[in-house]
Amino acid sequence: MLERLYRSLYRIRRLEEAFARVYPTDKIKSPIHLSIGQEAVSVGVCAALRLDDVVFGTYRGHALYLAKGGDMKAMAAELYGKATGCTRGKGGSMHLISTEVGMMGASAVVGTTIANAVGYAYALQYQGRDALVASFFGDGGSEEGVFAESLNFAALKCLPILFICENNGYAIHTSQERRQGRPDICARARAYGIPAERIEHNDVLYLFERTRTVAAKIRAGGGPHFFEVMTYRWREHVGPNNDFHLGYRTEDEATPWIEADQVTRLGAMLLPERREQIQEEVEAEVEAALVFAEESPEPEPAELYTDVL
Ligand SMILES: Cc1ncc(C[n+]2csc(CCOP(=O)(O)OP(=O)(O)O)c2C)c(N)n1
Ligand SMILES: [Mg+2]
Repeated sequence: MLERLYRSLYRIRRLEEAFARVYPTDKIKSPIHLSIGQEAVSVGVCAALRLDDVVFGTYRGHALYLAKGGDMKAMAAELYGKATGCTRGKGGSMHLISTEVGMMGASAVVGTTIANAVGYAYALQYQGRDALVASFFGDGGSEEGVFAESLNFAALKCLPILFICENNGYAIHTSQERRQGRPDICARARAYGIPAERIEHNDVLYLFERTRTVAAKIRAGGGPHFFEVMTYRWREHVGPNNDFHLGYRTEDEATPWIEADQVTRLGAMLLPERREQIQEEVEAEVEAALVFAEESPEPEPAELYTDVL
């Protein structure tokens, strides 16, 4: 399991670092919201899910798509706007999807997929299946009205859903303290009768273990559960760069998160030769994904009129 978690973390980190390098060339045709620093949330949770469990995410969805098993080449091609992309080049980085592996979609509109996830959980319950839904959203997403409506309905119907609030402390450049009268997201989940817990330091091993336990309860009909996972976005809100010069946050604030980096932590737990082998394999995979994206054809002009609502 350690190797599996490390590979998953390292793939996301290295692919996003590669995107950050390529971005200034304008080959990537969509805005990118990097998850660098936050990978462990998706990796820890998804490692404890089954293939037939499904996830819904946000525009900051690279980590979730890969952690749930989405194809790296189709993802890279999607960012390049190519016909071989996972939405045939129409969705870009913010709308990754791979229904075959249960990555049911993401949206640029904050909060929207929380309701989609609850609807899917309702369908699972109606069909009597024992799969579950994991709904990922940000601390800002918890301020949307749809968050309240969705949690209420999930609690009322005792739906098989795990809510995961990735609390990175900011919505764009505004800190949680400057946005919320009572900055306690778990308290709001509990108000609907949903058991909620705050998980500090996006510890990937803890997240994996905890999700395993909670998923078993949800499958047994225990109803919804809520994680608020404390995490930190290392790069700017959107784009490949750092943004400490903007002044809304400090490098000192980031330092403990960078020192507790889960990619480095998990890597240090492996034998050096195994770590290096995984790293080599991932570097080759990332390189191949970028070549695939680059060499893939553009969509045909007629595609402008298909699958567009
Ligand atoms: C409904 C809606 N309102 C506002 C925006 C503009 N917007 C884009 S990202 C974002 C911040 C969301 O923060 P959070 O949910 O914490 O996610 P993070 O970017 O930190 O991962 C906002 C306000 C939007 N896309 N959709
Ligand atoms: Mg946030």
